[in-house]
Amino acid sequence: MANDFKLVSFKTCPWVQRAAIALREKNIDYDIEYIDRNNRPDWFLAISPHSKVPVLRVCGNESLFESCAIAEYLDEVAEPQLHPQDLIAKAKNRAWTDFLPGFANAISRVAYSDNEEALKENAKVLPKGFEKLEGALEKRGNDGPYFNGPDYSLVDCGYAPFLQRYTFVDNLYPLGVIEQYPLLTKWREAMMARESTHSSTVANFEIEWQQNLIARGRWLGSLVKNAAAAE
Ligand SMILES: N[C@@H](CCC(=O)N[C@@H](CS)C(=O)NCC(=O)O)C(=O)O
Repeated sequence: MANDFKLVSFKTCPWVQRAAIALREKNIDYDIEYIDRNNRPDWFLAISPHSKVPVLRVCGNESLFESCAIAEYLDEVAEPQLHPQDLIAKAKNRAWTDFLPGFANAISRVAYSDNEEALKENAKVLPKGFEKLEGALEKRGNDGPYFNGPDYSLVDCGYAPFLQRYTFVDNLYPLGVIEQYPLLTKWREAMMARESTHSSTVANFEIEWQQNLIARGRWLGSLVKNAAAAE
């Protein structure tokens, strides 16, 4: 029998992964359908106002879009609640969630650089966002390991896919940037250790992500071992 929830996705989309992490954290069974980014089917274009993934199909007849709205919706319909109870803390969490697209963009630009020089140039932007997050983690006033402390939250759901991709970039081309931010480094480690970060993607995800770089002709892809054989 089909599940009540179905995600429509591309194989390596971090925004879909955010929604999938929220589903995993809430132990909700869901189906996932992968569509071709370069050949999006008409039924998908009819339910996705911006032609983007994720779309979450709910009970077969509703379609939700935008990963943040999907995560918020899931937090309202299913336990455990991932937003903090305290309303001030919740507003601050939402504010740091609003910071995510800029942070994500900085990491994606590094990953998708056309050559080494461009990568080094793009990496110069990273400290700006990292410093701000380090400051937020400092203000938290506890040892973590998650954004708010011991309790995993929707902020973690949002940042996990990008801290994971930063790690994948670092594995191919050590940037030496995040190490300058000890709390952010610890947060990244906690995200990489969390089961939902990994169960929310296809298996062997790092390899899938690398293949995507190669398929898109990005310079980092040329550093993948046996990249030539994979092309
Ligand atoms: N703000 C959106 C971003 C979603 C997004 O950019 N998805 C990408 C795939 S990772 C996409 O569908 N891109 C297709 C396009 O831009 O045409 C969200 O959070 O859901």
